[in-house]
Amino acid sequence: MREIVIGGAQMGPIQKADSREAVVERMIALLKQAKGAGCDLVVFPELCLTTFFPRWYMEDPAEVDFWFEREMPNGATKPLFDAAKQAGIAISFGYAELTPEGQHFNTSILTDREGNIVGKYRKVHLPGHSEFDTERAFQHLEKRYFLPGDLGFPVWRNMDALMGMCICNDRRWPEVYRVMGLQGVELVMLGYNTPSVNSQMADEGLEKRLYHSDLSMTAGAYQNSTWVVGVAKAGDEDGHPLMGGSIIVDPNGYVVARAAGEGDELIVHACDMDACNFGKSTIFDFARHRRIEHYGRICSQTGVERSA
Ligand code: CDV
Repeated sequence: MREIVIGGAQMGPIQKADSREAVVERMIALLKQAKGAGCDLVVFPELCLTTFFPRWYMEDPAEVDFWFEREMPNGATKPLFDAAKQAGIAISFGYAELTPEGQHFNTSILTDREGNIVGKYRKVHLPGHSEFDTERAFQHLEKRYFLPGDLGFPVWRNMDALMGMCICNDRRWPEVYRVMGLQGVELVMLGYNTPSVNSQMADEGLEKRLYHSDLSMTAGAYQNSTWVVGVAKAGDEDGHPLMGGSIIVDPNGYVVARAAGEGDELIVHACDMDACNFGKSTIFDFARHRRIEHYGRICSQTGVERSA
């Protein structure tokens, strides 16, 4: 048995006016709770140091760059790294990354239990649009503020398990889990900021949006025989509601822990990495069953091509 006690640290809303330091204090409080619950690893949400700023249209590059981190750890986040190291808890969290070359990414990192960064992922599937869209109820400008990730979907050995990350919209794409599945992934960690309403379909209810989130993660877990931990930033950010629904999914696709509310909330489960072995060696033994001679379109085509 290779058990890792995992905490999903859902975070409630972060308002535009909230400082990084105040947010990090909340993260440390969740980390302390996780220590009390015996956690070995804690997963925090996407872009969890600030409000979900891609909902705001900005033209001034300096105004945009305010939301980005130039290094990690930095002054604001060092106390989080120190607290994690002191607790002996590995962490994963998302932030907006500005590289020394001036590139902007939607990024997440993974540490070991000593607070060393052992993995970095940059979001590949950026939803939304790049110009102000008058047709939408609110903006979602990820394509304006970020470049598509350039690191692929790596998997790292950490705490005697194979771990990978993706971010928010990535969770809806089966290719994401499969590319990690082909590297033997046993734990996929992801954070999300998902609006409770669809900016392009006002009558799509919260229930359907939560269902699609669950569906994506449970299918990814089952079809690759891996644990999946999906963690929300939730609640009302300056009048813009984000859904909760953080879950831990086992390698059979069952939800084994679920957040109840839309505030700061820890969900915990003792995850046995060896539970991945059966599925990986039977129905999803890729080496025996995959038929790559029929999958060419997956990598050669983006849009749909219909027969005449
Ligand atoms: N932050 C996100 O990537 N949010 C998207 C919304 C826009 C649909 C998501 O897939 O949850």
